[in-house]
Amino acid sequence: MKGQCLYSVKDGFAILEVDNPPVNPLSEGVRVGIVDCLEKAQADSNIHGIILTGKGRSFIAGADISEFGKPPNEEIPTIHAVLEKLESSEKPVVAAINGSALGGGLETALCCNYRVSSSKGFVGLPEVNLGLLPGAGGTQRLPRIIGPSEALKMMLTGKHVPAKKAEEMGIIDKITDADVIEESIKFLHDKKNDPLPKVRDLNSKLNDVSGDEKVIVEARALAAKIRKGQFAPNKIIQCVDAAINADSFDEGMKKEQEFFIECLLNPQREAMIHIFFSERAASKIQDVPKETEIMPIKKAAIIGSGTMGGGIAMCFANAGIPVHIIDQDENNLERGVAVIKDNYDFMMNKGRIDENQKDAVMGLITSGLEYDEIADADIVIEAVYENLDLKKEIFKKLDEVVKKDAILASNTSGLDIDALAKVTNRPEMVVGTHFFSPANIMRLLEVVRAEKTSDQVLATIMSVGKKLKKAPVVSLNAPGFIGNRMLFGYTTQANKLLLEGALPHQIDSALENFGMSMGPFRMMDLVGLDLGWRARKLSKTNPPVTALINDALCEQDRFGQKTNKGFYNYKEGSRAPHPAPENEKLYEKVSEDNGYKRREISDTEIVDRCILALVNEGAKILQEGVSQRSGDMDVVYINGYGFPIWRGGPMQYANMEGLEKVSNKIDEFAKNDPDFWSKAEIIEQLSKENGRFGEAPTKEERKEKLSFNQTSVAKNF
Ligand code: 3H9
Repeated sequence: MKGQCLYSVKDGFAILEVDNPPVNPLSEGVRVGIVDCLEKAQADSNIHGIILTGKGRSFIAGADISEFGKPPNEEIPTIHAVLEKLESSEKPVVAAINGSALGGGLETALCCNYRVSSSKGFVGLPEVNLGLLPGAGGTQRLPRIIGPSEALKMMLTGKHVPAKKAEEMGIIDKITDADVIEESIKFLHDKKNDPLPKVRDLNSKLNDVSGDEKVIVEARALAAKIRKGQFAPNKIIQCVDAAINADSFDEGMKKEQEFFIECLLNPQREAMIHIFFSERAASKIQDVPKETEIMPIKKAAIIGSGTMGGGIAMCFANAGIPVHIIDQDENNLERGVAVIKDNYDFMMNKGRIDENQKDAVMGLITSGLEYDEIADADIVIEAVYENLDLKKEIFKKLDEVVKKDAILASNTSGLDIDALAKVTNRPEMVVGTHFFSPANIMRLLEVVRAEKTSDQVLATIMSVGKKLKKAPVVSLNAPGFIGNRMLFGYTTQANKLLLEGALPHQIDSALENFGMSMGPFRMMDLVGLDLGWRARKLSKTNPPVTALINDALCEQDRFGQKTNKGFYNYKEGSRAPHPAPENEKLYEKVSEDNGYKRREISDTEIVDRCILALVNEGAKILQEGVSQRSGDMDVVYINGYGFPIWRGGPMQYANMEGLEKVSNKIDEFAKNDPDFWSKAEIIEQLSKENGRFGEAPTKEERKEKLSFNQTSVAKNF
């Protein structure tokens, strides 16, 4: 049985310490332990009160997520049974919150009579991020303590609330910098003559809003804005509605239980929990030992003060790491630093940071023109524009100037990291760090492992990525890495659908209804249609058929948002797309000139072809070992490409659809377009075995089954 609860006695108080490292979820052993310890404390007449706390860095991180979806063990008390025992204790109980009290952890604390927290503690009901609702009384107790409106905000955003704020809100009775157990004992001494308060009995904040629809209407608007397509948010709102309007606490609890089970059985729950575990798995690298020493990163440097360089510098400063930006052009540098300052001003004006925080982060960012200034950096990230020769020059220079044990990283979205490593005398210290724009906001970080990148450098970059609050995912050094290589197939299909008769707004809306945050044509308009067009002109290459419409639009100065017209029309100063019927003649002509017979295309076909293009390429990436596991690709797509989290990423989507179905659809598409739809071997194989995508084959297995080489990947790409 996982976890336990330790029992000790101090000054006549029973100390119950949840012990289930690293974050103390309420696994079976913990539940059994808490019940046993409570009974022991109740039975001992020398015990005056009970302190419930957690061992290590967490109080209780919630229910054990890995238990969801498994059949319950009838012998073990449920969380509800444990909490009932806690709440009905005849002796006073304090939750001594030593760290994170999340989900079922906060719900546990709300069943105690009092809550005392260390100043480092934090609370939250983040179940919504797992496709769930707080199902152990959270939807009924939290509104009673802080009011339905604030409770809904906490539950719909799933945000963590630091102890100080939680005290102001009334969730926590007292915070302390001293020992939280000692302080809890003192607190109980002070309260010894008071009747025992129970959150379930507090009704005034609910009565205040009874009959007023505003709270629910506002919550619905918030859910529509930040949780599009998700099932659980509406159920959370219904639970709070029940808390306000039900005849009793118990009736509200019954509703919560019903809705919790609905969430539990909804496929979104499986998809979102898959992402929770995948994000954690992604930072583990199969052949890098767990105990690999992490290098200290105390100083960072960025080469290039453009949008990417500035955004990356902000990430380091936000994580409290001093960062020095250099640029060869003084004007660029000034402009770049001014943009950073503007970004922080914007955040301050929005109330996301205060002036002190802004000064603190700006104080960590310095800049200059000379390479000598970064000689003592622990990591240098080159973030200049995509030109291999220029990057090689920079890496040569960095290798000469920067201390020998510093990591040299390139923020490239597709260039060969081995080629950069080769121009240095420290190829083992070279790695790719592909941030996504805007780098200070987007969570994805593709970490590109070159042939000689050392284990220590990789482990360090994964750890730095987490400190920068990114979701780091490792890719081998292969063209397009993971994300852009998959994207290529997706946009190719979107362009083919346009040639075959669908219109941009139909394709976009089909994919947005599927859940993508932005359809491919809106995305192309945002990025700028002229980029590819200019590159093709410069290199004098013939455009592929899928780029013909793009290029024809550019010939008419329709570059996308920057010229207020592209696949769509835009009003000056607005990013809202309006269909552009004037383009339709052009689409028809290009189709006809290239032998495409335009036809009606269903939304289902659009979604299938675009999403399965991602899946098929993802499967090839997996079988080649470019990505370590299918969950890594899901993390890439959710954090970098706007794939809906509630579908669990493209590979999980395929797993949940069933690989046999996926395989059959690809066979069907291949009848009309065999070159594009060359099916990944792994799909064929897994579909026969009723299998699912999972781990990539190991290096040794790969050698037997596939001859992985970069040129073959490049050809496919
Ligand atoms: C719930 O409570 C439902 C109830 O309302 C109703 C019930 C009836 N369970 O994140 P880390 C593992 S739903 C199992 O790297 P950090 C995690 O997988 C729950 N395992 O650490 C990882 O394992 P590994 C609501 C869990 O310091 C290890 O712990 N609660 C759980 O960066 C370390 O995790 C939440 O949603 C869990 N609940 O962050 C909170 N939590 O080492 C979820 C973590 O093998 N947890 N693990 O990879 C978190 O947000 C973060 O883990 C936390 C620590 C902030 C606590």
